[in-house]
Amino acid sequence: MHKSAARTKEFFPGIEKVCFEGRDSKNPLAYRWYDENLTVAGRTMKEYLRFSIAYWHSFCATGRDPFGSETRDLPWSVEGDPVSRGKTKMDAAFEVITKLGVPYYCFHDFDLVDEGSSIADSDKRLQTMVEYAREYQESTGVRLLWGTSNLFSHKRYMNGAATNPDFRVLTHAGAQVKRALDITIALGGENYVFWGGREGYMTLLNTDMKREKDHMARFLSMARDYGRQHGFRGTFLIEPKPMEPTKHQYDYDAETAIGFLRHYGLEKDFKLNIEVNHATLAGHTFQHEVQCAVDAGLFGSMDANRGDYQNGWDTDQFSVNLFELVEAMLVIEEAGGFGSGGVNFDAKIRRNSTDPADLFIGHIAAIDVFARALLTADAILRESEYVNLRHQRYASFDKGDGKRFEKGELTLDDLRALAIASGEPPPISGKQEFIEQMITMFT
Ligand code: XLS
Ligand code: NI
Ligand code: NI
Repeated sequence: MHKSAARTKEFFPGIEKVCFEGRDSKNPLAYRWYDENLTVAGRTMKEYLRFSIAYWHSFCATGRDPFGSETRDLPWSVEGDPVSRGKTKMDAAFEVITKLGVPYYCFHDFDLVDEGSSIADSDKRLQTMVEYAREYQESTGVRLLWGTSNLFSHKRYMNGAATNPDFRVLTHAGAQVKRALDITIALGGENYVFWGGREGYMTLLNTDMKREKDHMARFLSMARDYGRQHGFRGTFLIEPKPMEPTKHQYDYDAETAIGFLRHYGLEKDFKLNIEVNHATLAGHTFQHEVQCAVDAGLFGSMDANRGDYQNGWDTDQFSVNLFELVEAMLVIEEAGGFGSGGVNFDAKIRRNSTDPADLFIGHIAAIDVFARALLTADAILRESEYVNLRHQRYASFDKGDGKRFEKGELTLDDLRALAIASGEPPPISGKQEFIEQMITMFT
């Protein structure tokens, strides 16, 4: 139990620590696939998947939407001054995180406590919350996967933060990131995320896009320099998203963010945090986005959720799509895992999910699907022809003229001569159905 501020109230009294009961269990409050001590691909599942709970969706969201007010009655949302409310919320957060047995959490600065009336006031509030969080981390062993700052909710950021056309707003964003980096360092955060929610435009008619992107790069470089000078050795992460709340966001998708990072020389310190629903909003599969990041050597971490495939916004539902996750885990396992990143549940229960257990079941179901996806991907990689089939498709480049082409030893004239010499090539099957069948066979 927590040292200086023993939790006085249990917020989920009927719910015990969630345990692994095996795949025959029908208990919705138990793990059926996630056996944290089981070794897969050289690590325990716990070490491999590095699950994390998102503070904002789980402990701050009230069910409000543009059409209606709160539906969720948050028992930790009590009367009182902001700091004591923040502490009560953190009591609830650590109850949930430890009952789920998840090793990490993530937050935005002002998820922990409401923003103050001045920078100094916010500094003070957050300072107290950081001390409180540090004690919880020490007593529970839960760690901070990443820190971040909310540069999108306050009205001053309506035209952007680092890309705001008003320099005064940019200075406030700077103050906030400096403080959020200090907090991340103080709590041993392993990564620091930039999701550029309002770093984009609503209309190009009033926007100097080139200048805004230059500003964003300058701002990120300053954050990198500050972090490195103050002992942050973790990874900075860009979280691509194509739109929402802006019409167009500059970190549109993985390839765009990779190009941006390389153009501005930031690729040594920054990697990508890929979110499932952001991938689908960009018109890509999640697997595609992960593969792009892996190929660039810039896969950093994952925000786990899913979209509604019939509409066009970030619904942040809990992941239950096994096929989609097996496709992604194949890429991630081949790439060697998550490194300093992890699987952060950037997901929320539905507005009409109002039972206390719903929050637990959302996480448990998603954790199990990830565990199952990891086991499936691992079996496919170890026991099937999957990797070999892909290598074989390119076998003609492994020797002879194909190899010379790859080395840059051929000209366009050479290609013409070789085409004439080899004649019309016979068709070679891509075997898509066979490979898709493999996924269903191994799950
Ligand atoms: C919103 C983003 C956000 C980031 C953190 O769409 O996913 O939740 O992960 O700022
Ligand atoms: Ni996210
Ligand atoms: Ni999102």
